[in-house]
Amino acid sequence: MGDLLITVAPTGAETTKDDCPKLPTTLAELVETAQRCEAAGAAMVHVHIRDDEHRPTLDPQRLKDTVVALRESTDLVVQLSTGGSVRDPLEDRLKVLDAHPDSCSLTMGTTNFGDDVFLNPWPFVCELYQLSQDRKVVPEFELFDLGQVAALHRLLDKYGLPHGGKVHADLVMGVPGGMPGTADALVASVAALPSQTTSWSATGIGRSTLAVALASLAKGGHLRVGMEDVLTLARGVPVEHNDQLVRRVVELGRIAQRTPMTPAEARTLLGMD
Ligand code: KMH
Ligand code: ZN
Repeated sequence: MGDLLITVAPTGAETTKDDCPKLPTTLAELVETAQRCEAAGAAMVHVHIRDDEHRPTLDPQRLKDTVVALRESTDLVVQLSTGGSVRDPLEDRLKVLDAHPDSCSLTMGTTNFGDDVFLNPWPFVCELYQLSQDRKVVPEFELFDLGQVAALHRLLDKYGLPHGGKVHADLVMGVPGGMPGTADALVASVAALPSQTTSWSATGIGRSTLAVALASLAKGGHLRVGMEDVLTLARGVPVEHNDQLVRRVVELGRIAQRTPMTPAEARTLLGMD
């Protein structure tokens, strides 16, 4: 039985193809990445898509085609990002659910995001959450700071449990503008999670990736990794393929006596049975 959920976030919306030619931006590259990451131990894929010029897009047909292609070629839990890029309008982000993913990310508040602002006003969060309940899509609550943990309490108190009855949160740590990617911040955030939380994972952006992964394992949490979050394996050593990051945390998990979950086990964890 697996007891470690590994999510791969292979692409993101921030890195350009010119800056990182190995970033999977086409559908073929995304499918190949998803297959290799599943073979390496991932059970869920957090998906951002790109257009023909490799720019972030929320094009509805592309999103639908992506969900279908990932379902045909892998067993992974398919999670579409509703965060998109910092330039995506809120109404386009709501339409992501029209693609019928298994899961969607749902960020619990507005965050300074480097020099930009990742906008998640409270009415938008509430609308997206209720839409996920109506559409039977399981949300993953993305928490960029401690205030967003408090917002998750408010959301669950007001609107009840997600579709499927499980509450899965993901601590996104080390964004310039959010909480730091440290063991101390992870411990404080985990202590503050709502009692309804049934599972949580964590990811550390950039050089905080290893500190966050180790702290998460130490606290019994799950892991997200991928080129959305980190582009180097060590100083000056670029990631060549997302499966390197998955294999690295599988090894960390092995040392911590944790076994990667299969996608089927992940579906049970997340209330998708
Ligand atoms: N690209 C970031 C602005 C999510 O996927 O839900 C937002 C993000 C969060 O990546
Ligand atoms: Zn994302």
